[in-house]
Amino acid sequence: MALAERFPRAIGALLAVAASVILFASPGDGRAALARSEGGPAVSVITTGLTVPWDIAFLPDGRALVTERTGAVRIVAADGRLSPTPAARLTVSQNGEGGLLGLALDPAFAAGQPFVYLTATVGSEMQVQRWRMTGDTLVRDGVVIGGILMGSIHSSGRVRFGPDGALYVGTGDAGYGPRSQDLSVLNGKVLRVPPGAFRGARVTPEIHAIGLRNPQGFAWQPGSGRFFSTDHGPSVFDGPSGDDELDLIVPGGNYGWPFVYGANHGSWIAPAQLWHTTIAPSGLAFVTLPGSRWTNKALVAGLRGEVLRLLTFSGARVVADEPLLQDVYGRLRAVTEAPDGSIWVTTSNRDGRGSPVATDDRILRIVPPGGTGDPLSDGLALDVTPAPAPAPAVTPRRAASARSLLVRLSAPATARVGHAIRIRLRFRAVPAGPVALQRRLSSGRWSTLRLVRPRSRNLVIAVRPTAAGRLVLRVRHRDAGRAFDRKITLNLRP
Ligand SMILES: [Ca+2]
Repeated sequence: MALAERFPRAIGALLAVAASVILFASPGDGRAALARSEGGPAVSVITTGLTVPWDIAFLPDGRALVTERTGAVRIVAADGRLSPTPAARLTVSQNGEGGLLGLALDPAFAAGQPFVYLTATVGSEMQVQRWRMTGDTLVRDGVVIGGILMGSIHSSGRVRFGPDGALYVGTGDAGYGPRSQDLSVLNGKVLRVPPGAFRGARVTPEIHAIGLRNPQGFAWQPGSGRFFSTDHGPSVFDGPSGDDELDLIVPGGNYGWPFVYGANHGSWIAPAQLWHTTIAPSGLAFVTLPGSRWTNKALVAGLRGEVLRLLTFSGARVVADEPLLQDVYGRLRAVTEAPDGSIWVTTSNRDGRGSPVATDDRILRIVPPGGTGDPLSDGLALDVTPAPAPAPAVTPRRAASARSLLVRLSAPATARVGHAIRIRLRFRAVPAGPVALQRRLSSGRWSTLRLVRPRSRNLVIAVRPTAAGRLVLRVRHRDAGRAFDRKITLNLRP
């Protein structure tokens, strides 16, 4: 396929790295209390009277910025109170699904770069604009990306910063599928602007992934850093209605639109999850904060499906997919984890396709269910304080066949065959050796594991509790002068 030759997949492989894992007993981790409910999730309506709220981003002071598709950026307090005066009003092209769409805060917003990035349809194109926040007001600062073709449908418009500090932008096919495979246009793609470049003059973005129809939900899996995006499947005029997707986005990936849809993607990258019956997935968010049965799971907001879907992963695979709020609040658009651990979801009942009630559109606040204290069912949260990229990822997950905790240590993508990873596991017994280990690892001694295949970057250590106890798993990594250190707390039960 000529296109594949022109657009090869990124290949990692250069630097050697060293990583060590130290397991030791530790008292509590001293986290601030997060919003967690007893029993099931607790849902309340905290904001009313919005018009097609499209995206949410939380400010360092705990308030939120919310875009309205009609062109306003609103300020919402942590308790849901809506400021009467918008932070900004944009003149946008009110054309079908266009308008003011995505919103993201600069990763250095609190460190002297108080910029907000917005996607909006302006005139006959879609742009990514940069705005500077001064007090409670946004002032236009420049255009980062222009020239994204606009149609009445399939604008996409999601904008998010990845863990690598780059700006990622979703663009739709604007109603014409072949654009998704056409490298001369920016449509039907995931675009990437490298760190820092988004603060300068207008850029030509990197094309990060292609073959997407209308990708509207971006999120990165905690620990692994895997990048997932939702995508809307065909809707009658361009194929049988249905087959919405969750895609694992990799650099250079081609997701097949408009050539294929459904489960069989041939030589193109197949979805990680498929909704054969349309849900029209928009927002996507992982629950990253600890202490909930939802921790490390993902939430997908469905427009036409009028549903929030809760996805459970095992590595890159979706192993459970449960509907929440089905047909209760109507069309759901944005989903975002708040700093206090609650989940904010917006309705989209005034977008011309819903049945609004008087108080629409609304922001729902969902308090996730508290955890059981068992990492096998709760998932585990990672303390990630700005990690260098590339960095090793640690993802504990349930073993397929035995009741043991698999700790997967992912070497950076730059690790090559023969690369050695040093691991030391140390247990201060609680009360006497709370874990059993597989392989040749033993407590308190250094072991060296080597990568044997380029793609086999994952080293799996089974930690099987034989007594209850709390352990802290600590990963330290040094690479070319960069230091990396993160801890996770494990409550182990036999
Ligand atoms: Ca696809």
